[in-house]
Amino acid sequence: MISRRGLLGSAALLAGASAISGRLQAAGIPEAPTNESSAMQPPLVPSSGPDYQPVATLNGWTLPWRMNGDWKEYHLVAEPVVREMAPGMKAHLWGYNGQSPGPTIEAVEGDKVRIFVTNKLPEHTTIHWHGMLLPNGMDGVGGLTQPHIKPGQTFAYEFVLKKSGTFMYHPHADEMVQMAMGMMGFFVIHPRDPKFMRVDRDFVFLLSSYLIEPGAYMPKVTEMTDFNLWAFNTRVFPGIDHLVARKNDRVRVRVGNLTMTNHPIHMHGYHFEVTCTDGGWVRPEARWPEVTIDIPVGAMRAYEFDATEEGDWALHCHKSHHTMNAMGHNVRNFIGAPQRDLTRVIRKLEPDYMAMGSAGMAEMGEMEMAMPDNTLPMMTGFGQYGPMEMGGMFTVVKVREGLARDDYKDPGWFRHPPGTVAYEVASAAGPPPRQTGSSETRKPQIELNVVKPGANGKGGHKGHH
Ligand SMILES: [Cu+2]
Repeated sequence: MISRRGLLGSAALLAGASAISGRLQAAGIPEAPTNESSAMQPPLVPSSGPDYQPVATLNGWTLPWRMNGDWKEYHLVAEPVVREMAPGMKAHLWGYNGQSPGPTIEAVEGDKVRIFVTNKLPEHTTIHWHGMLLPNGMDGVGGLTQPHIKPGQTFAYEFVLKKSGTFMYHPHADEMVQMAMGMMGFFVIHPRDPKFMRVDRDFVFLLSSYLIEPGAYMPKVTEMTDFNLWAFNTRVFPGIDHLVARKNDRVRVRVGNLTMTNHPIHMHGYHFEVTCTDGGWVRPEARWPEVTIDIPVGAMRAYEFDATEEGDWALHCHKSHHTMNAMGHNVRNFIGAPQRDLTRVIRKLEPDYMAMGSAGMAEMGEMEMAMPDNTLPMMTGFGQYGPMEMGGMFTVVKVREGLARDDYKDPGWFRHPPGTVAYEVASAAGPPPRQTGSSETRKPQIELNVVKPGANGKGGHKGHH
């Protein structure tokens, strides 16, 4: 899937190129590898230079490079891409080298990097290297620090990686459109000292959000707040890779936020500490324990823990709307209201009408609903005990004993030791469920809300009758 043609064998031709002060000479442009699969590619172990533990990009990959003298050369291509956000739903986006987000770039502190950027979009672009310390003219702000890269043009960015840490890349040209279309990627700089901040597993993913109307394929780029797909690496549950770790591994998770709101990322089962921000590593004496870390807009947080506890531990955004897929936001709360007659009446007007359940919405996790093509259920995914009723920014950290080092294969659901799962207590005279609300509020409502994906673009509309 990943093309490596043109990436090998070039260094020998260019012996002596290290004397070049920066301007590109006669090297030619390396071929741009491309990868359209949404399956996580194995971490790219360095074959030369300092040793490091390569990162695992959820549902993604690391961009191969070539050496040209002592320059590491990469080639990014900005282009339209098709991204499967979860099985059953594809988004037509813009990205890099076949995917959104673009491939992760990995390098080592002190490296000299040359990054070619070819523009195959219908409009101009640039790349800003978010958080990176570099010469001003390499900062990638169109109009301010460089001319825009016009369609068909290729530009080269050259800089020395001064500090290790976690950075991002994204356009600084028609940003509102280009980031809403999915243009972003991770840039990880490993420490030159292989022992510094070493971990056994190192996961990376970017937070992104889209408004793609049910049945549609392209995001609405002018939306500011009311997105309906909240994604890790442009994937939504149940399409997001699980984070597989071997028991007792030291695990790092790096999360970057290029959406327009904050995301409190919560992980079950562990207390962890933030060890890195976009500004660099956090000193041990400055860290504190957490179970949820807020990832501000335009920021990255990396946290670490020792994977001592086996299990299937949920990892998700704690804004509960962000663990849902496309849904209507105008749904009235009908909990406690008998609806059988109401539904029959409304279905004469709206054959696809689906009421919010009178006991809540959980039944939607199991229901087969009529939906437009290319639309995901709002609450979905099954675990070993039933429907999970999730979507969006939700995945699972799977910690298992006895995995091989660097084995990221899905080990299946956790086999709980006997006697360690919550269980039903036999009770002959259990209390009946309590009804919410008074009889007053349980009268049939006059104003009805029809939950019909695609009816007006936000998945619902009001009907009065
Ligand atoms: Cu969120």
